[in-house]
This record gives sequence, C-alpha cells and structure tokens, in this order.
Amino acid sequence: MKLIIANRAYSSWSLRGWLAAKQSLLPFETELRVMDSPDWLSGAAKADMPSGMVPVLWDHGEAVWDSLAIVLYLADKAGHDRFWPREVPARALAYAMCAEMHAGFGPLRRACPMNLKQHFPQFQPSSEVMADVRRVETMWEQARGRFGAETGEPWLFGRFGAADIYYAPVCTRIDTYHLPVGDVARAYVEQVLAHPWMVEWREAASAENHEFTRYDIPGGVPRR
Ligand SMILES: N[C@@H](CCC(=O)N[C@@H](CS)C(=O)NCC(=O)O)C(=O)O
Repeated sequence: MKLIIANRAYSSWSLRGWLAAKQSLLPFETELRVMDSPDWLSGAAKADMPSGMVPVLWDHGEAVWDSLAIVLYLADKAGHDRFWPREVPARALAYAMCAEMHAGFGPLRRACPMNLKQHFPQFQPSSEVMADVRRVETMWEQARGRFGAETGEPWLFGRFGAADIYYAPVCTRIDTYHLPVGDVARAYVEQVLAHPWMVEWREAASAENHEFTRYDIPGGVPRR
C-alpha cells in the first residue's frame, strides 16, 4: 500500500491517515507531497489524488481518499477490532465521535491549525473555540468514563483505535495553543502525545523544512 500525505507539521488529516495505516499493522510506504510547492499549486502533485486532498491510500491500483474512508477500508482489511470497540454501545459512541470530528469543529480547526513547529503561549481562544474544546472534553469524558477507564488503559475506549486516531490532531492543538482543559483531557493529551507513533511523526515533522506560510498566525514560538 502507498499512503500519500502532505507536510507532517501541518497536515492533520495526513496524520489521521498515517496513524490508521500504522494501526492496521499492514505494510505501507509513505509519499510526501509538499503543500503550496509549485507542483502542488499547479496541480501536478495532485494527479493521483482524486479529491485534490490528502490523505490518499493506494492499494492494488485503487485509490481510497479521505481519512474516514481510509479508516473504514483498513478496518475491513485488518479487522474491525483493530479500529473499533467490540461492544455495541461503545462502538456507537466511537462511530459518532469520529463522524463529529470529521464533519465539525470548524472554529477550532480554523483558529488553531495543526502546527508541530511552533507553539503559542499567548494564544487567546475565542468563545467559539472554547465551545469546541468543551464539546471535545465532554465526549472524551463520556468515552473514558463509560468504556476506557475501567480497562486500565489510557485510550478513549480502552484499546487504541479509530477514535484516538481521529482526536490525535486535537491533542496537538491543545498542546500547541495552550488551550485550557480539565484533568481528564490533560492526562489524555499527554498519553496521546507520548504514543510512539506520535513521537515518530513529530520527529519526522521537525526534520521537514518546507516553506509553508498558509497557516501562519502571529505569536508563534519555535518548538526547538
Ligand atoms: N475530509 C478530508 C479532509 C482532507 C483535507 O482537508 N486535507 C488537506 C490537508 S490537511 C488538503 O489536502 N487540502 C488541499 C489543499 O490544501 O490544497 C479527509 O478526512 O481526509
């Protein structure tokens, strides 16, 4: 399989696709397309990206585009238990949480683009951003409280899975923009950021040095 991604420091949907590919445990190679490079802007870099967006998974000559389709496809291939909790009530909540993340949280996503190169100690979140953060916290507390905590594992539904993958970029945003969260969310963010695949992705992100200014906002402090 080949997974097409964009700049690791900034492409939150690429991160989701890549974590899904890792979670499948199936062999895959990763191909980087540099956002806003001349090839990206001319469209040449997007020739094998059906929607013009990353991530795209190519497998046996078929393209699977969009992070959610990639999760569903890999769950079919690798086994649903690798991505979704087994019990019906937990699975229902995990599906709904991923769908809500995939379709929503515009204020948070627009005001706090994923940025693994910098952090923003003075960032002042708007009330709309904080409403999104509170909604995320409510869902995390629900998942942890009903299904995750009792397993003794740190993930939303016990075992690492699709919901953790979907909210991993939100964890980086809470960290990057110093967004205020409660104890449950803080502990969960720390677990996600310390996950070996997140460490691997962040190290690769900090080694990338592509000029990319589209998500620039004032007040950024370099990470290293
Ligand atoms: N719904 C899509 C969203 C994908 C998306 O927005 N990807 C961004 C990069 S993170 C992209 O490729 N944007 C096209 C562009 O910047 O030209 C998914 O879940 O994969």
